[in-house]
Amino acid sequence: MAFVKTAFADSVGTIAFDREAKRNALSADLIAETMAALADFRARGARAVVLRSSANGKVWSAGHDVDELPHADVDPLPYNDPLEQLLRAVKAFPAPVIAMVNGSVWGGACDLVLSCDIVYCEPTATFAVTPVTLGLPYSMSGLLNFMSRLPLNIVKEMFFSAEPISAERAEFVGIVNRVVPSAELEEAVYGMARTVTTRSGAAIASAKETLRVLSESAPIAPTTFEYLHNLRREVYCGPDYREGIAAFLEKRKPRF
Ligand code: YXS
Repeated sequence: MAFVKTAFADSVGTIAFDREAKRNALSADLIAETMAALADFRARGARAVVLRSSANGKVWSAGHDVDELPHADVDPLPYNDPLEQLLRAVKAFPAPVIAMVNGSVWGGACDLVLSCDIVYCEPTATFAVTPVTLGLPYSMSGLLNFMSRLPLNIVKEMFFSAEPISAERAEFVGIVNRVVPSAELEEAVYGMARTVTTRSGAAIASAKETLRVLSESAPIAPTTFEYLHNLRREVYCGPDYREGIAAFLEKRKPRF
């Protein structure tokens, strides 16, 4: 594989992003390799999966690959977007997916971390949700994912400011389960993975799927869905999204 490294030992699968040149930006190719690894681990009966970066560098993942986002007038996060597919695959995987975070996490990669079941990070990790820097209307499922994990005022602070949240604050508000010193992070993560493999995989899979269904059950009327979709459409067809993408590609700050 060109963009991820994988390993499988003692019923624990490991997927390590390996696209340092683009700060592990989640491109369709990298996501396809990650999905293939998840399918392989599922076939091999993995009892836990660790999602990490291969380089213990400054950036865990820079989020959605902006070069693969539409430039204007098209929904940037449709249901079949590769990143949306990956988020659903992680949530549906029949065993715990444990995020091992070192470095900074950006945009859709934050949604990926929050789609994992357990999150460990080292003290210098940060978490930023950045659609408003691109003028991008985030997906309803993504906003619901954050809402199901964090207090609404924290979700709003993250989405409205796009400012990184420190590891210490991320633990306090509930983005991460534990902050662990860098030298101990790997042992803490794989220690949890080993513990999980000694428990009933069937009971865990049933509990995980039940929690997924219940946490995503936000019954809304079709007209309400259409209203919310139109809110997003007005943004991705508007001037801010066009300016946000152009600014990123031209490596300049956007003027909203
Ligand atoms: O110029 P080259 O070819 O070397 O490429 C540069 C960057 O363009 C590239 N790169 C990315 N390419 C595509 N998509 C990305 N998200 C992305 N991020 C970075 O990687 C090469 C090195 O980047 P550089 O020089 O900036 O590295 P750095 O170490 O100085 O800074 C690392 C970051 C992550 C702080 C910086 O690259 C950065 O701020 N990246 C953008 C983070 C971000 O805004 N991500 C959100 C993407 S959009 C998304 O996830 C959702 C759709 S949403 O918007 O809803 O959140």
